[in-house]
Order: sequence, then structure tokens, then C-alpha cells
Amino acid sequence: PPEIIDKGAVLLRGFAAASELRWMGAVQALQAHAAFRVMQVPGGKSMSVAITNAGDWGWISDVNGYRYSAVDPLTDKPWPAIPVFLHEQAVAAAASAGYPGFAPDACLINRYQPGTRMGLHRDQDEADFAAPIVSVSLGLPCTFLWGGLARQNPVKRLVLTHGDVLVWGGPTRLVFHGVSPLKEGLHHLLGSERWNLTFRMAKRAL
Ligand code: MD5
Ligand code: FE
Repeated sequence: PPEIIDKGAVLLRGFAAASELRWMGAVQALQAHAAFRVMQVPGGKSMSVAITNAGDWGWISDVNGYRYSAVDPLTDKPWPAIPVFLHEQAVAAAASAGYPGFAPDACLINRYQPGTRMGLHRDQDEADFAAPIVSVSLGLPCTFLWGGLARQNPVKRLVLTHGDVLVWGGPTRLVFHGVSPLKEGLHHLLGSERWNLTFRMAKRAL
């Protein structure tokens, strides 16, 4: 049964597990067109996770800031399309969490290795905050941190494991969240990595 994590946030445990090989194969295939890379952030430091994108828009970061770009800065070519099966699954996950009409035009893919993390932040580069974000976890488990609408609010911890899908929207769409440093481990399919895919409506309205 779906778990309610917060207002508007629904956890579908194991939603992607039944088709894990299709999810992983699709991400593997995307890498030939748009490789995982570590991006710089404003201030000049580097992110710890490596990222890539699929879709009409890809989220990028450099010393000038964060934004969605139609082209991959590594190749100056459009990002690969979101694979049809993944798009369908993301739309189905959103619908079952109470968000009909989800039409993602962006898929950001994060690759975590042991020790890498994501600091507390809000996802606020999208055009329409009425649209949810669908987050799919594959490989090693992580401790996901979710706070409140203000950075100083207390943070709760939630373990996300292989196949879990989190749909996050509504009144908590702009909460601060992050990921604790990935612990060492061996997943039977992904080895020492965690992949996270987030489907977003970057430029489109719900
Ligand atoms: C991750 N990624 O596990 C997390 C999971 C990111 C990011 O935070 O920005 O790439 S995404 C957590 C999440 C899911 C659904 C909605 C929201 C956050 N949100 O609206 O804040 O690599
Ligand atoms: Fe985020």
C-alpha cells in the first residue's frame, strides 16, 4: 500500500522492482549518448554525485548557476529522449499517487558511489510547482533526508531501497531535501552504486 510521507508525498515501495532490468538497461543505454559527469556548482566546487539527463530538457549546473538546457553541454547535442517505458511508468506512478496529467519533459539521473551525497536543497528550477516530481531509486539503499519549507526546519530520515518510487508534490513540493553520504555495499545488480531518476515537468504546465 502507498505510504504517505508528508502532505502530497507518497512512497510506492518496490514499484520499479518488477521491471528492474528494463529500468537499468534503459539507463545503461542512455549513457552511450549522454555520459554521467560531475558538474561544477556556483562558487566553483564540484557536486559529489555524477549526473546525466534524458528528455526535452536536462538540468545542468556550472559556475554561472543552475538551469534547464535543451542541449548537453558535453556534446552540444539534444539530450536523448526519455525511453517510452520509463516515461509510461513515471506517469503511472504519479497517477497512482493522486497526480493525473503528469507529463514529464525532463529526467535527471544521479549516480551515487560510496561517500557521495546531496546536500539539503529545494527543486525550484521547474516552471510549474503544481506538477509533482517522481523519484525512482535503484541499486544500493540510501538515507533520504526530508525537511520542511524552511532550511532550518527539522529533518526526518527515510531509507529508500532498490525499486522504491517517491512521488512528491502538492503543499510539500518545495521542501528541503537531500541524501546522506552513500554507505559502502554491494547490490546484486548495480554493485557499489545507487542510481536515482527524477522525472520532472521542467517547462510544461500541469
Ligand atoms: C536523490 N535527488 O535521491 C534525490 C531524490 C535531486 C534529488 O533530490 O534533486 O536530484 S529526489 C527527491 C525528491 C523526490 C520528489 C520530489 C522532490 C524531491 N521535491 O519535490 O522536492 O538523488
Ligand atoms: Fe532534489
